Amino acid sequence: MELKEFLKIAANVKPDHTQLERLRETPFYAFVHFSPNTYTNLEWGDGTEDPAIFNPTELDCEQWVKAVKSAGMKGLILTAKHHDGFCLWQTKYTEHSMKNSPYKNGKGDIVKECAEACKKHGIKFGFYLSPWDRNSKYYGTDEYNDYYVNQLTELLTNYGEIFHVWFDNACGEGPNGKKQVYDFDRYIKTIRKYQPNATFFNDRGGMRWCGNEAGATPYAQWAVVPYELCPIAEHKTDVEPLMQGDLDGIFNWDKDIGSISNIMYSKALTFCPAETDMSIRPGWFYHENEEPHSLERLFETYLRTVGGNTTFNLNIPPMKNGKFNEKDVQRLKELGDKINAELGTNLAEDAEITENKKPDSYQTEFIVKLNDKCKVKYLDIAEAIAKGQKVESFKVYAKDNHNLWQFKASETTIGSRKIVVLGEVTTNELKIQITSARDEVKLDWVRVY
Ligand code: FUL
Repeated sequence: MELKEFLKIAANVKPDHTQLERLRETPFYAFVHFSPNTYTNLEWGDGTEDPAIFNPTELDCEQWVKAVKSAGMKGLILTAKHHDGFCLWQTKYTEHSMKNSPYKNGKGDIVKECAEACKKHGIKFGFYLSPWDRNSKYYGTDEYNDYYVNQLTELLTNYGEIFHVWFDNACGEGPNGKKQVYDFDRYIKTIRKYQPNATFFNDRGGMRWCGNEAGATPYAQWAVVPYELCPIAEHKTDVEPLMQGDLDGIFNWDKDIGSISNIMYSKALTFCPAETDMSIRPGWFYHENEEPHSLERLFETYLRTVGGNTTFNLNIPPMKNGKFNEKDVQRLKELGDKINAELGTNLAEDAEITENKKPDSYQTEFIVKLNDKCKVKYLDIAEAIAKGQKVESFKVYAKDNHNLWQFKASETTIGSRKIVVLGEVTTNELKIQITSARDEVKLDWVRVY
């Protein structure tokens, strides 16, 4: 296959409607890690914890949801079950659950309370259901997949609309010393059956892992990646590999996974955007001795993730009493205020945008004429991602007082959204020069703040 033909196919691998919705409508959402670990001060429980220790005497899911909303997040994912196997809802399938917690005398259902609070305040609800279960007696046998699907079905059918299901790929030993072979195919079919609009996260598919748990992002964030490395993704586009070789030693979280040098060995490509996750504090669960990260770090992560063709899943851990710590509540509010202050006013609202295409090439440039001379800090551009990801690289220039173009930034791909930090530039005209693309470039928006 010729390079040109190969790249054109890659450029036209498209998101499905769930991925498109996630990237465009709900790219910023919250994780809430809550389990017996909150009471044992651990990050991983071993499944032997007594359910009686789980007692959030002042549980306030509305407080969580209001705090999450104040940061500008649009969804919330609760750990319905973490690796310790303890279930935060009234499941029929195990006693290791709220049934044996003193909370509401064993009648409590935190999934329900949380889903209702989300609904009340217009936040989408999702859940984490750990496939690794260190408590279940079925774990490590075929019956476990039935157990897991039964629990998944309860969560997908009893709590209203679900926007995102988080499958951890962690696969350690269960109580009988065995590891489980997860039937992801069946899990995903179950999601599709009951919640066809939900996305799912797994290391290797749906929304894929970004490779770290600290909010780091690679310099080129491609959503079109080798299917071989993301086999949990549902759709693939077959290609004839450009080069002989294999993908050994190449991982789906590599910093340039979608670049030509990686995808050229692939026999099939898939659309599989990364989700970037991190916790507001060092741990996923609440630990008294930890403090929330700085506003600067969170805002900078927001710019690189939501503004870098990934989603941003930010965890906030409730305390033993079932509330978020006030310091976290405050930090979330500061983050929302900062996002609004920095990115809230589009100076290019009525700008005139013209395109100068190079003949016989996908290279092109967009000239953005602002109404007035302004102090510009950020450029926000979006490819028409519903039709695929095309831009390989681009440069940004601003006109100075002498009417000369001054170079401001050199970037790689764009994808669903790219926020370029320009520093402080006083100008009335910007140029976005697409220096390399895989197919004809179409932008959904150009915004300037
Ligand atoms: C990991 C888990 O092992 C951690 O405990 C946490 O839930 C994180 C989000 O995913 O794989």
